[in-house]
Amino acid sequence: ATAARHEDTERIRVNSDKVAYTDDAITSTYEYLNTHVEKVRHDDGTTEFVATPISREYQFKTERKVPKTGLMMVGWGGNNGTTITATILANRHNITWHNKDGLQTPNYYGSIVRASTIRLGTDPATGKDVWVPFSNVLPMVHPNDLVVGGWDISGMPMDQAMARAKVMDYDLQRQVAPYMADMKPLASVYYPDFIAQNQEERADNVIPGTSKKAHVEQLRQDIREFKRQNGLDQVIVVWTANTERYSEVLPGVNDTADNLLKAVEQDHAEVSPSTVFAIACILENAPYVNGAPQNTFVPGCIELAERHRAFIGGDDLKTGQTKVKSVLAEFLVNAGIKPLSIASYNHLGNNDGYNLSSQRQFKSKEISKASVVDDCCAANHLLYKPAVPGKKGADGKADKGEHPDHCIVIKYQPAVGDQKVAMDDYTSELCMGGRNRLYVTNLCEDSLLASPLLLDLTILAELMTRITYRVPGEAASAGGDDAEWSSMYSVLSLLAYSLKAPVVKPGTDVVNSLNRQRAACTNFLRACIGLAPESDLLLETRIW
Ligand code: NAI
Ligand code: DG6
Repeated sequence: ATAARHEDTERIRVNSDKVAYTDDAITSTYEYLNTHVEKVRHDDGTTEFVATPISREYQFKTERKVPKTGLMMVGWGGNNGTTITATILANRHNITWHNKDGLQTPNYYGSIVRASTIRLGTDPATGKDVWVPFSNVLPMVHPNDLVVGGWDISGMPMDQAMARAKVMDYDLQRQVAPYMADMKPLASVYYPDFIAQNQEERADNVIPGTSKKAHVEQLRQDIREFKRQNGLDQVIVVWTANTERYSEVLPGVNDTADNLLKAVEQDHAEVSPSTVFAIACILENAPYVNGAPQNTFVPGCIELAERHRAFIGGDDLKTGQTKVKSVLAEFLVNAGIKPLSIASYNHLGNNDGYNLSSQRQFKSKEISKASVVDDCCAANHLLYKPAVPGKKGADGKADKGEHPDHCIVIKYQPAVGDQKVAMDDYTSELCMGGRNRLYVTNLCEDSLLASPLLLDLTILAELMTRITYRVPGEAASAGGDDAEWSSMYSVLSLLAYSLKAPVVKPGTDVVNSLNRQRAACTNFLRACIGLAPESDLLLETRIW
């Protein structure tokens, strides 16, 4: 028998008239407070920021029944896919193993959902903070209960693919292998132009034919069949396959939903495998998350998701170097210290590194890794000159404003395998022309950092399908009182904590700051149980 889960032993109940619990749902009433700012320029050359507090009431409803959920991975046979599968099996069957440090027990370290806590409030008797597991705030799928499957252009059975990945300790591999021997990835969509040529020898498990429409149909059928065979209520699909080159965004091809569907019918060369998967998932209403950096979500794909009210999220798992960078750069900039140069070097020897040794695929990764400090620098016009509207930079593109020099280098070194090495040099300007140098080195099994993120993305994406909202007091036509509850917006920007280059609602700003991303997510969970956002004001501790 396995030990009781903390979901059962540490339940949360909110004692408030803002929350109603029924057997089916938790419904909360939430006052959303924000500040609208108007910039007024006066004749004397000064600017006045006029800040107006605003408040709007929302209701959120969370279905309590956690559905039987499947996780289908594209690239299942790769390092991440095999590592997640072995991790779930080891946890589910409570498999322990030995390595040179002694007996190891399975866990989900690295998952914010399964291994982190949030501050619920204060115990009035002691004045102490009370922390609860993240996963207990609302009903969430437990990763042990996920039914795992997926596609790979390599047909190697999962036990052998796990050995090929060289991530897990041998004693663990030995014990989970029997569970994985019968798992075989489904055939997948392979358009050689999108991934490195060096991947060709893996591609022995490919859906036949060249019709992109037939490929979409096959993937839709695969999802339906996986659901049927396993008696699932919900399937989440995650792209953890090779990084693709960028697709060109072309008017008439992938700029609108209709054009994208037409481009599929016409087998247009710029429709990538990852977009074919996205289209299939949108049409099947299966949430789809892109764990790699390519621009899967071309404008037409986002419009298609909106049209079907389907959920999508991306791009690119944010594991080590980029997470640290978002924290460190924000610390420097918020401390009034000016990063001038960030030089980031990586070398790794796994198949991801092999694929990224090809220039066009590296370019996709370079773009997603490079964007992470943009918003924190743009937020401080005292340190960085803002972009001048209408002005063009030396490259002929729109002026982006002043920002640190930022370079990304990735080299393939086969001998280091999955033990990625990331090294960063931060050079910043201090008071009175001083210089500050920070060096960060990170050495880790890349896939053991990435796999828990994929689980978080799956669990949160599933949760978002069970949360609806409405605005009380508004006319029914505007989504108000008598109206149907509405699903959240299609692009799941609340997943941003785990993603390097978050895709957001078109026209809205990207938030890269890790702390802001986490707070957005935990405060949203709090809103769904009628609690105010965490402000860390702790007024009781600051007044008499
Ligand atoms: P991997 O190279 O070990 O696995 C990728 C798998 O995808 C391979 O088994 C390959 O055969 C398969 N594949 C390629 N094209 C496919 C297609 N069209 N359909 C189905 N399968 C296909 O790579 P790994 O390490 O598992 O990483 C996966 C992705 O996640 C990469 O794009 C990587 O850049 C990204 N990523 C990985 C991180 C990590 O720390 N491991 C962190 C951030 C992102
Ligand atoms: C080399 O950097 C390989 C990449 O796939 C990374 O391992 C991955 O994108 C993780 O990057 P980061 O910056 O989140 O550690």
